[in-house]
Amino acid sequence: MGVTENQRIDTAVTGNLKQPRVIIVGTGLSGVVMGMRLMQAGIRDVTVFEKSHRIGGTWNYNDYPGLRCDVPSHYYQYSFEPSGSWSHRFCGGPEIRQYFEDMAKKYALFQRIQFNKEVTNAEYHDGVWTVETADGVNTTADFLIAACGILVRPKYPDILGLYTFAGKTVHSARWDHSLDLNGKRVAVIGNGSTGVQMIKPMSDVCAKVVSFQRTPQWIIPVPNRKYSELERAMASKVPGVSTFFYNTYRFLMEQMMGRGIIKDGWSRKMVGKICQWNLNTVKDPVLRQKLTPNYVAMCKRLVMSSEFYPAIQKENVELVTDGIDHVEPAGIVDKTGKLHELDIIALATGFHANEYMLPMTMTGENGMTLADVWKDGPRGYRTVALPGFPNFFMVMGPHSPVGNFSLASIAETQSEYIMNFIKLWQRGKFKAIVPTELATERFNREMKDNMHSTVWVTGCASWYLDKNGVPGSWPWTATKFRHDLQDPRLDEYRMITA
Ligand code: N01
Repeated sequence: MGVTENQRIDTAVTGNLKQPRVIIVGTGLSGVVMGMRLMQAGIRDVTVFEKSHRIGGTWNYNDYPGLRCDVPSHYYQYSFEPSGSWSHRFCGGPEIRQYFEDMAKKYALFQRIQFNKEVTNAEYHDGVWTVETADGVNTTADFLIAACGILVRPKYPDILGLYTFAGKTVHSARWDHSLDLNGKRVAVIGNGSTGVQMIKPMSDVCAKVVSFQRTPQWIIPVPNRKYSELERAMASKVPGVSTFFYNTYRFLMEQMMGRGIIKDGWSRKMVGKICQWNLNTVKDPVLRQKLTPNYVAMCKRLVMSSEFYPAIQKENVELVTDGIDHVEPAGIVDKTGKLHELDIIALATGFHANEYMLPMTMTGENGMTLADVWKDGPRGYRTVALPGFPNFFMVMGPHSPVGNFSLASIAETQSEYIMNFIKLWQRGKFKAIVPTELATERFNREMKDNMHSTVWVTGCASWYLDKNGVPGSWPWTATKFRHDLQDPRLDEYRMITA
């Protein structure tokens, strides 16, 4: 059923508006943009809970050597807040984190953030959410918005003897900055986007770097470069330059990678060919063979790097593909029985993906719990809402388009969508609103029906897949995502008015 004119939500601000109390959980790029939208709308009773001591979400927790965003910075920003000051095409983690903090300060969101406050439980009753933090304090609100991220909880591998290692063991998402890598023998376990980024900077300073690869990755080259002073001045001062870059990179990423992810065709083939060409730059045929994946490019999240292949061919870098047998105090023993003596083990082994606001507990209408609704895994209504949980929304919730896209752009679309409901509430249209079970079911069914043509189901293991091997990511174009979230469909919601 399409959206008719009179089903469209008129969010024009008229007359006296009610002031909602809003709680946001998380200050990653999702929580920050949600808060900025609320500030723009003149909504001031906003409380943001952040379990860490500073803003940034993934850009706060991840601070390992070589950390860069592999989405161009001019596209990894909010479209309505273009920055001209990006130092590189692909900026490092600290610069990106700073952008989000600057945004929170600019929009007077920063002073509404309560740091070191982990939300443990949230309960809905009669139009009000009561949110409990780990310190036992309860806060109430009319709207609760979870912006808790996707890749949050580090995954520690189950390797025999790992904790007997006499040197230092560190996970990429909990990097220990007191570690001195200079002249050390370092192992990197895992070669996803994170592990690949670490190899080059480590190879520059370490005596030895050993990359333990379980499954080869397709890697697309993304030459990085520093912007000149002139370029930065132009992007800062000439109106439209930064926005032009934003639109150009968005077009390239959505049309090239985005299309190839969801459907076979020229773009999937082209990405595959570029990756193969990149792989062919590895001179040693034996090494090249070890680095060759046996699945289609983009089946796993595409790794983007121009530095990895040159680095893995360096004298002081070794690729081990024999598998890890166990760890002992002196180092890692591979499956051939060879001991790799080490000082440091870096775990680039990823995350328990797709847990969203878990382990936080939630109770919605009629005692329905999050555990009930998610008994078969996380699901939601159009990535932003949950049946049974009125006035509750998610930014970057289940099924969001997360494959090689700019999550800043995705979060922006979702936050604008959510604002529609808050503005309606301000005008007294309802006390609470909740998507119907029927609409949620229909959305999930349509999604599953479209999964068969995505690249994620072409035969590889990845964090896109749930425990049953089913992908949970948006199986359509980014254009459809923006279109579907442009006009909220009230016919798919139930309004609670009394
Ligand atoms: O994690 P991953 P990641 N023994 O899950 C291996 C985003 N990101 O941190 O492939 C040995 O992709 C595992 O092997 P296999 C991005 O979305 C973005 O690298 O399962 N190895 C794999 O090689 C990315 O997709 C940026 O066989 C083990 C690796 O560990 C997501 O974060 C930068 C193992 C895990 O790869 C996650 O990337 C960095 C074991 N027991 C990351 N267990 C940007 O620039 C796991 N592995 C935006």
